[in-house]
Amino acid sequence: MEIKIVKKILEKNDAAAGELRVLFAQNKILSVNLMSSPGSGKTALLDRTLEMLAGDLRCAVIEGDIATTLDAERLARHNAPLVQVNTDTFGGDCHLEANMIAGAVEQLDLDALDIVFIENVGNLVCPAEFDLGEDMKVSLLSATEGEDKPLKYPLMFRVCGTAIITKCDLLGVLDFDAAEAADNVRKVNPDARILQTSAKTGQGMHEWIALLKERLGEKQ
Ligand SMILES: Nc1nc2c(ncn2[C@@H]2O[C@H](COP(=O)(O)OP(=O)(O)OP(=O)(O)O)[C@@H](O)[C@H]2O)c(=O)[nH]1
Ligand SMILES: [Mg+2]
Repeated sequence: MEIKIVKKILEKNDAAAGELRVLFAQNKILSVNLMSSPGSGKTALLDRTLEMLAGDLRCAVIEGDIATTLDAERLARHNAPLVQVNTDTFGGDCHLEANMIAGAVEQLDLDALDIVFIENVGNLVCPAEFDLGEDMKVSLLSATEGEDKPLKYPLMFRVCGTAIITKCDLLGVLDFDAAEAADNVRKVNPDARILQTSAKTGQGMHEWIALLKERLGEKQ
């Protein structure tokens, strides 16, 4: 019985995600779903990204959190359209679902956008299971979390075509081996594109921006 219920939820989500995928394609919008543990640097990466794309590409952010608008407030200085989704109003879900994104997208002028970023709820497990109709699923793994996380939470790293090792400015002071972490990502997803960034120093950010532009180009 329980399995049937879960299947029904996922089927309903997949249908809504399919509609979103069509909507994003019709509007030639690149949609990017950022997923990771709490605190691994999604908002910091977005902050730098919006700064670097300002005046170049038109971006919007859908901010997912259980409660608060704190992340949206951090990004407000960029003047990019921001839509907050608090899953508290949906029962406090630990992840975003496609119907929540559909509601958020209604608040956006899609004609006036090139990229829609989605910051998922901080969680390395549940968000991986829900298709949001996005073009890019991106997982972040911060240097403070340990190299083993791709092996311990494999679904997240399997579904994400791109993995970003964040907070690389801290590599010198941590016993974190970035090469081993990258190997562990490849063990669960041999085709993953792996980047190393620091939102603090800007390391690796040009490669990330180039990847976004490459993927946006494929949608035109
Ligand atoms: N040194 C360093 N700190 C970073 C970096 N990126 C993020 N941080 C810090 O890590 C903490 C968490 O970063 P956030 O961007 O809020 O992480 P998040 O993934 O958005 O967190 P949630 O939204 O709560 O899941 C903050 O104190 C950031 O300043 C980085 O590249 N280097
Ligand atoms: Mg955040």
